[in-house]
Amino acid sequence: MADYQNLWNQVQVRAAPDWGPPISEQSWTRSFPPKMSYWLGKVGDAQLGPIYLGWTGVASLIFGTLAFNIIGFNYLAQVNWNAIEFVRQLPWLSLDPPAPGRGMGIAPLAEGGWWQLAGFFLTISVLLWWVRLYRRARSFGMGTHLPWAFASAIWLFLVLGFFRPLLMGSWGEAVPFGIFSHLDWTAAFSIRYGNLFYNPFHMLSIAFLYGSALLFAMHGATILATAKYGAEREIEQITDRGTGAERSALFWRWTMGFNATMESIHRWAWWFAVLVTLTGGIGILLTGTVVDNWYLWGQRHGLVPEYPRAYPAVEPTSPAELEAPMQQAPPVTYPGLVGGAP
Ligand code: 07D
Ligand code: 07D
Repeated sequence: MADYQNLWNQVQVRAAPDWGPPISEQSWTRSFPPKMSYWLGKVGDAQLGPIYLGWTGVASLIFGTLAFNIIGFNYLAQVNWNAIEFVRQLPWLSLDPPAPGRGMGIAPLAEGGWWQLAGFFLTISVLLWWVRLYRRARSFGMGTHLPWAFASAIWLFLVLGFFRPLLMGSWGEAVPFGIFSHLDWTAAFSIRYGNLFYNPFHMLSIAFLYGSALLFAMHGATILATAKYGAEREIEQITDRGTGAERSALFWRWTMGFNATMESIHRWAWWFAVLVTLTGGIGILLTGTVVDNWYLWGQRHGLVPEYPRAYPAVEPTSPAELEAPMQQAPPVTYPGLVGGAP
């Protein structure tokens, strides 16, 4: 009896690997002859390969490898070419952009030039990969949703490493290439510009990030829960009653009053994901260019709550105070308490 098989007990077909439809004479050839893998079959399709690299794919990999090697060899130089120290210290190693005072010029290699070169190659690599996605999507007669979603991520990437440094007039503003150093950059950025939490575009970006996780979980769970009715074969299910598709729609309508459709859920997912980096990039671009301190901006726009002055804090709350010389905080008076502080 042919029971429905789900992901975890899927029957793995073993036949001659599928090369896909023929491609035109002018096209690049598909490389890496396909193989079957039992363990890949556990988490997806058992067939590995072929891959269509194309010249944009090859060029992207070449530039990506160049960037990766420049970063790697700089790390190696920093640990005196010691392979063990390289591995041990990897998360702390960093290739930094030119120093803040240097402006937008080309720096000597050891003073940020390697960073510029790696960044240039990485950017070319990422852009070529975008072209590759776009061309593959078109050649399959697909929509171009995927490259446009990737473009949104590239937008944030370019804002962080190129557009914002350009507007600020200094490469020193850009993100270093390093695992922990890029986290330090992120924290320092937030502090320097008065707490990124008060940047409304950071708020939007977070809402879409969390929303993406929620939507992804809801959608994944819904489809898995109705997979036993074949709901993952979405399109065939739309017109019939009692299908997995109808059950999943009714589930949401009856639990929260509204249900997405088999198509619209994917539009929700696409927009939520795309808006994370789209709004994020706007937020970063505004920081230091239009708004210098998000906390003060928040105060001016009624975003920052009035905290009671419980402790003698010397927190700068206005531009004047920021510039004023540090002085002894005034004594705190506690209303309702006789004799001052307890
Ligand atoms: C799971 C898809 C696979 C991708 C992976 C990442 C590299 C880097 C190169 C050491 C979800 C591959 C990593 C190629 C190796 C060198 C030179 C995607 C998946 C597995 N970050 N970030 C990470 C990048 C920024 C932030 C991890 C890149 C901004 C915070 C990884 C960029 C800010 C945290 C990483 C970038 C920021 C991380 C895991 C580019 C604000 C973490 C990423 C090109 C947005 C987390 C130690 C992941 C961590 C983390 C890569 C930019 C903040 C190393 C390539 C400047 C707060 N970031 N990041 O799984 O563990 O993504 O850090 O813009 O906590 Mg980051
Ligand atoms: C980085 C897009 C570019 C990546 C590309 C990939 C390769 C590798 C290799 C596959 C990730 C290229 C890939 C080259 C290929 C292989 C092997 C996407 C990227 C093109 N924040 N924060 C965000 C939260 C705080 C700060 C976004 C939360 C603090 C800064 C996100 C919190 C401070 C920036 C977000 C929190 C701070 C951000 C990132 C909580 C630090 C940004 C979205 C709960 C003390 C970025 C507007 C994303 C941004 C950003 C979340 C706190 C700083 C929503 C949940 C207050 C400087 N933060 N954050 O998708 O856009 O990134 O801000 O505390 O720049 Mg934040």
